[in-house]
Amino acid sequence: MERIHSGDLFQRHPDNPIITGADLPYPANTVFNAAATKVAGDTLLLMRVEDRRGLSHLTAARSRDGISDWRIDPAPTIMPDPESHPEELWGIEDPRITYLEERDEYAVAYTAYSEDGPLVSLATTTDFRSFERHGPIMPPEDKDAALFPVRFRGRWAMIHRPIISTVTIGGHPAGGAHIWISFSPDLKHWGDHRMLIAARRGAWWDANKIGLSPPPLRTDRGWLILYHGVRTTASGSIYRLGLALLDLEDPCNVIARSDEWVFAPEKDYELSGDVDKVVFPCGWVAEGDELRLYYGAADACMALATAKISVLLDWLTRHGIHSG
Ligand code: BMA
Repeated sequence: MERIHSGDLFQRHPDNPIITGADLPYPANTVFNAAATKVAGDTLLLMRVEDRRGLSHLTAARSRDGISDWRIDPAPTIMPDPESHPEELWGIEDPRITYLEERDEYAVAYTAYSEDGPLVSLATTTDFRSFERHGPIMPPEDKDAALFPVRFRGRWAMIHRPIISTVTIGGHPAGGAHIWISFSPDLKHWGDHRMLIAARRGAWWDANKIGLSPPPLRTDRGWLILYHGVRTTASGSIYRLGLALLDLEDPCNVIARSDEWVFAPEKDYELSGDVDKVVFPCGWVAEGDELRLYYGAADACMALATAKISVLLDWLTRHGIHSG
């Protein structure tokens, strides 16, 4: 088997960045952290757009090839609605889209920025033109949420990232910003909460905070997870990406987790922007073995990287830390 280095798993598209604020049909500050899916033959990005007040809304962009000729909605596709949804007072951010096979509709989990901190809200749609808002499904502080496309033993499952204040119990630090999984019979009432993947500690690249990036991707070897890890340094945070694999039947079972990061800020558009040294994907689209990863770069633009799913899985099998 060919030896592949963790830094060669994803290839950046030569036309990066693929969408910037200048491409929007209306004035805004930046566009970044888009969700991605396929709708009616198009690749659809539901982009986070930050306006010139600093508040974010979501705007859809459609493309036939998922790379170029983006058709961007002429006005915001979903605006925060603080009158009916006070939790959206300071904007809506970082969506993740999951097509729910059984309901034949798309679920959009997004961050609502409330006065009490960010929380997880849910909306559903069939066409990304009209949406049904279901309101908050996790209280603050919680973000980086995405649903699985299918039920497990009758229950929906969602990955998310609550922040739990750090305390010391028996001399050991507890709490922090880890990845959790929760279950629901109806997409409204969530419970059976468990920590799924913990942030590492000390010098690790994913030592300070971690969170799910795109929604879990079903493969024949398990649910492929891409997550961001934050390392806090003297010159600010660095957002990098790692892989994990969950058992297909029981997603609480983490089969493997990468030790090294697999993608990190390197290019100018990733190193410098509104927030430097950030790569932040919220969506990917798989076609056969080809994966297109859409990521926000430096909180300032949208970029694209590609990978082969089989290569990611082979690498993870070889280099992952196995726990299942
Ligand atoms: C995270 C999220 C992302 C953002 C990142 C870097 O906490 O808020 O939306 O891209 O910080 O600023």
